Amino acid sequence: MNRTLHAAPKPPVRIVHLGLGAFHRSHQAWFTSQAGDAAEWGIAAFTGRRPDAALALAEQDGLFTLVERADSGDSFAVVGSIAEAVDGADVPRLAELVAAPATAMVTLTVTEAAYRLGADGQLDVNASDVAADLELLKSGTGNPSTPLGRLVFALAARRAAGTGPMAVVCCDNLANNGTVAHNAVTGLAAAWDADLAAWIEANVSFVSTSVDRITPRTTEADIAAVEAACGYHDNSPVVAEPFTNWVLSGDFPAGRPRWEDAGAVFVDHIEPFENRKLWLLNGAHSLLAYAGQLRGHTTVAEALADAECRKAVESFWDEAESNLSGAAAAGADLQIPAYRDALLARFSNARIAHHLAQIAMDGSTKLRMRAVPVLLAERAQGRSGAAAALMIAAWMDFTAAAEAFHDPLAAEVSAANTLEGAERVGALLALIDPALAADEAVVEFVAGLLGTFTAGS
Ligand code: CS2
Repeated sequence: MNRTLHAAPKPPVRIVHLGLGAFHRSHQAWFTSQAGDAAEWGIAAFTGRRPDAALALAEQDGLFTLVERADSGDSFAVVGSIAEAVDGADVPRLAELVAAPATAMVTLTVTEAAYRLGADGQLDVNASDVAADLELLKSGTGNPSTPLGRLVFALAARRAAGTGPMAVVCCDNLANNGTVAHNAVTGLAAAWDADLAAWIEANVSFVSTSVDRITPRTTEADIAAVEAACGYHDNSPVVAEPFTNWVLSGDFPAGRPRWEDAGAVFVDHIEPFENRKLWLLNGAHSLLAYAGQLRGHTTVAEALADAECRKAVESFWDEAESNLSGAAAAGADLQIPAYRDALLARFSNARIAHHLAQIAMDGSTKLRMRAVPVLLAERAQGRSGAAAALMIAAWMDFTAAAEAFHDPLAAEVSAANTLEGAERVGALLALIDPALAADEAVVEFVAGLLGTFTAGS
C-alpha cells in the first residue's frame, strides 16, 4: 500500500491561481492534473485569508488527495498539479510569478463578493477595502490586501517586465464572469494608472467560464477516511462529488493545458450554459439553504427530502427553465430535463453532507445572480415570478432568524431587519436590486411570501 503522498515530478509553474480553497483543488487543479500535457502545466496557488491552508499544503509539497464521493462509495487519487502553495499576503511572490515569461494565465476563485461591482456593473471604488488598496497602490507604501488589488499590482509587474499577453480566467459563480473580472480589474487599474489600464485592455484576455463540482468543506472525518483507506496522513484532502463540468469561452494568448482531455468544453456563446448552472444548480442551492434551514435541516440532501422544499425547488426550476431562452440561437442544446434529473440525483447524494450554512453565506451577492434575473424575466413577461420571489423572501426570513450570518452587507442587512413590514422588505430588496425595491408591487408581493417556511409546518 502507498504509505506517503506521492506523485510525478512537479510541473513547472505556468498558471497562477488566486483563491486556494477546496473548490479550486477539486476543479481547476484536478482538470489540470488530468490534461494530456499535465507535465507542462503547474499551478502556483495563493490563499486569500487562510495562510494556514497554504502552509498545510506546502508542507506536503502541494500534493493532496481528492476523494471522489459517490453514492456507492469513495475513490481516492493524488493530485499533483499544484507546484507551489503560497500565503496570499506574499504579494511580491505573486508579482514575480505573474511577471514570469512562462506564466500563461491567472485563474480566480475569490468568491462572488470579491469583485466589488455596484448595481451599474462597474467597480465600486468607494468600497472601503478597494479604496484602501487604491491608496496603497498610489502611494507605493505597502502590499494590497484584496484579491483585486493584488491582481492589479501583479499585472503592473508583468507590464513592467515586458513578458507579454496573458489570460485572466474567472472561475467564480457569476453571470458573464469574464466581463465582471474585466470591469473590476480595469476599473481599479484605471483609478490607479491610466496607462496600466490601457495595457491591460490591449494585453489581457478575460475568459468567461461556468464551473461546476459540488465540494463541501473538508472535515476531520474525511482526513481519517483518507488515512484508513490510503495508509498515509493527508492534512488537506478534498472531498467532491464525481460529477465535473467546465465550460469556457475566450482566448488564451499564451496557451493553456489540454483541459478538454478531462471533459472541459470550449464554446463561443457561454451565456446559456452559465444561466443553466447559476439558476438551476446554484439557485436551487440558495433556495434550499434558506428554506431548508428555516425548516430545521442541515444538509442539501436533508432539505431536498422535505416535500415543501422540494416543491419550491421544482417551481423555481419551472420558472428558470422558461427563461433559459437564447440557448437554441447560440446552437446550444441544454438538455434541461436530463440536467434537472441529474441535479436531483447529485443533491440527494447523502454521503456528501453539503452543509446549508456554507451555501447560505453571502446571500446578498448570490441572490443577484440566482434569483433576481429569473424574477425580472418573469415579470417582464407579465408573470409574477413567485418562485424566485419566494427564494428572496426565504433569505429575508433566514437573515432575521439566524443567530449570525456571513454577508459582505451584513451590517446593512441587520439594519434593514430592525424595520418592519414593507419598509423592511424594501430596504432588504434595495441591497440586492435597487430597481426591484423601487417597484411597490414587487415589495408587496415579496412581503406576502414571508413566513412561508417554518419548522415542521
Ligand atoms: C454553492 C456552490 O456555496 C454555494 O453557493 O451553490 O458552491 C456550488 O456547490 C457549486 O457552484 C457547485 O459547482
